[in-house]
Amino acid sequence: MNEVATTPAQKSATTPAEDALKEKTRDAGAAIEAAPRLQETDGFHLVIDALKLNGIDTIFGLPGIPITDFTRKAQAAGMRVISFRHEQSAGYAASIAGYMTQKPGVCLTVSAPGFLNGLTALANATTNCFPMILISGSSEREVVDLQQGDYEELDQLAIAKSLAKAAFRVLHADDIGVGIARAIRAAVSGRPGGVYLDLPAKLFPQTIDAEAGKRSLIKVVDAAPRQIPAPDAVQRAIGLLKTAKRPLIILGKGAAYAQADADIRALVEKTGIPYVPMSMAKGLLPDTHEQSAAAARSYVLPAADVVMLIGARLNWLLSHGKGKTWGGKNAKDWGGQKFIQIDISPQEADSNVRIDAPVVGDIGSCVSAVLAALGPSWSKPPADWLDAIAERRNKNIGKMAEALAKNPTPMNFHSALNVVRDIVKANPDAILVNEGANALDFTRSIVDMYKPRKRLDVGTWGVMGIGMGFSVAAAVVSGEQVIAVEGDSAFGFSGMEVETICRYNLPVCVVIMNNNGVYRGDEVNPTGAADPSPLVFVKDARYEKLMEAFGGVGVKATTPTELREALDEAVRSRKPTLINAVIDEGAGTESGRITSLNPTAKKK
Ligand code: OXT
Ligand code: ADP
Ligand code: MG
Repeated sequence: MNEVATTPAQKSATTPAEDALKEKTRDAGAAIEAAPRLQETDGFHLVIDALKLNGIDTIFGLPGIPITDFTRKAQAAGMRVISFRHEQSAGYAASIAGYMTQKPGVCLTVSAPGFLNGLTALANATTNCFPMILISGSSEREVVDLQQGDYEELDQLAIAKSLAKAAFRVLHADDIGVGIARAIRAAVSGRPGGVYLDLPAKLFPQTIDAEAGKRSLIKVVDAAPRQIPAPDAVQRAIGLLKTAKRPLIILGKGAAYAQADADIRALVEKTGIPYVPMSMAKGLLPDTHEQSAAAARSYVLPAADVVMLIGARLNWLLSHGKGKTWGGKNAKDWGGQKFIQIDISPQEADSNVRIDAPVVGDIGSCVSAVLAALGPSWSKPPADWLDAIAERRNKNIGKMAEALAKNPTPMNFHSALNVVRDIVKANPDAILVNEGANALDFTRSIVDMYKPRKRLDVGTWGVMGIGMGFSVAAAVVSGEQVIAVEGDSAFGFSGMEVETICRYNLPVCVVIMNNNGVYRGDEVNPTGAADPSPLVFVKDARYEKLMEAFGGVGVKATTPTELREALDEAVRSRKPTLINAVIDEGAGTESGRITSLNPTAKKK
């Protein structure tokens, strides 16, 4: 299309208001590109307006071409823009913000490498059912599609499709409202997950009429509609539960996500059924609850006859519902349990073993329907089942108490985590972030949680690297104190984000369980050559100095007393703190509690 020629007179034909604005901008010496004319808006502003219209007020990201100006403009428009040192941390932050708030967490990256750095977090969000939107700038479509070698060229949409719950691209400014609305709905409706939104560089400065732009935005109505379970499915589940002699409830992170805390507690207490919380469901009911069978896990799974899963999948973390964990003779053998599964995904049932009573719907609606259908005179489970569990549980708790009471030199996981256990008990609103192998597994069983959604960890993938991203988001979203218990290897994946923690002055205390390596620090190179074993790190590493380098507090703790003092002070002061807790380098085991999953070569 031919451009309409303009005469010099036409060029200067501006309104007095526009002239005044231009003058003001010049006066301020602003070196930014001319603002869109008063009656126009552009892609930058439409994306920001669309997010804000939908209650999204925080962006986790990392600036660069083509989204640098977007981050400035978002901040200028009153959004919280948390800028990270690596996109993967920004992505993990967005995903856990989504889990904590039920609103999609937004991660913003540059094209190709930035996008790929964020993609791991997006895939992890989808795997864990966390609602998240990864927004990445992308390069010239026509150049990318012809593979002509553009700056940061990559067909991002095609790559994201296989790892995201949904993936969209917006090419025109007047489609931004629809693009954001679709991304929000896809992230939070049904089973939540990660959504990719591709925004090419050319979209951001595209201008359209401001009124038309405003009209094109969509405020999403009922983004995650309730899904009411079918009454006959509820009756089937109740019927099965009534036949149980040894019933068990398993609470998963879907139950924690659903924020149906009061009804879930009422269901557990009204039925009197013992329950086991999956890792991130710890605290949904206080871990000290008398019906918790967590400390008798290896007894209750094989012994139960009817198991009600609430927001937990029968994946590897539950040994696929079969095999020795469930009383089967071998890995493929079913233990004979009957399962009720409450889940929003109709496809989840029968994924590993037969589900006798699937109840499909959102957990809030399902749990309240089951509660209502229990009737007024529900009998508690048989006493012999409850007594047997209590016996196992008390025995394990007794053994744990003995281990916690010891004070070896150097510290071991028990003596160090005993301190964390006390501090979390005294500060139940604090959020515990946790990653590592032994550092993860010991923390899970030693540190009791008292409130829902306070424990954030490696989740379904057992992924290392979530630590600092989760910590930043948890502090930003909740304002609460965060305590991050980190294996020394785990910390290394996102350690540079301590600068982010200091920059935003967040109440995060990182506690590194420093045993000099992956699983333990005492391995040697069998050849006797100078290279160290692949599993060990520099000995006596001073991780606390990393925090000091950015103005935070760093402490090296070699005894439980030193650790307690430092952790107490961190919680009191809310200053960014890193405690380097020096642990016996021989204290851990290979892969922590999942040694059996680790193939090893047969010894000759
Ligand atoms: O019933 P029994 O007798 O069996 O006892 C159980 C409970 O009843 C009891 N218990 C209690 N007793 C008393 N009181 C209380 N309150 C109580 N509560 C429980 O305790 C036991 C254990 O209970 P639990 O935990 O409930 O039961 P169990 O059988 O363990 O449960 C099974 C599982 C599978 C549900 C559970 O084990 C679990 O959730 N596991 C998660 C494991 C996981 O995800 N691990 C992380 C991955 S490991 C590995 O992959 C690592 N890598 C590789 C890597 C990864 N992951 N990612 C990336 C991006 N790259 C590479 C690496 C590099 S870990 C790792 C770093 C490791 O080094 P670090 O330095 O970071 O860490 P350290 O090991 O510390 O050195
Ligand atoms: P865990 O690792 O704690 O066992 P999983 O991640 O395996 O938990 O399972 C979570 C389950 O919860 C998923 O199957 C998911 O579909 C389901 N879920 C997530 N949110 C909801 C919800 N609001 N209502 C019902 N089910 C949900
Ligand atoms: Mg370690």
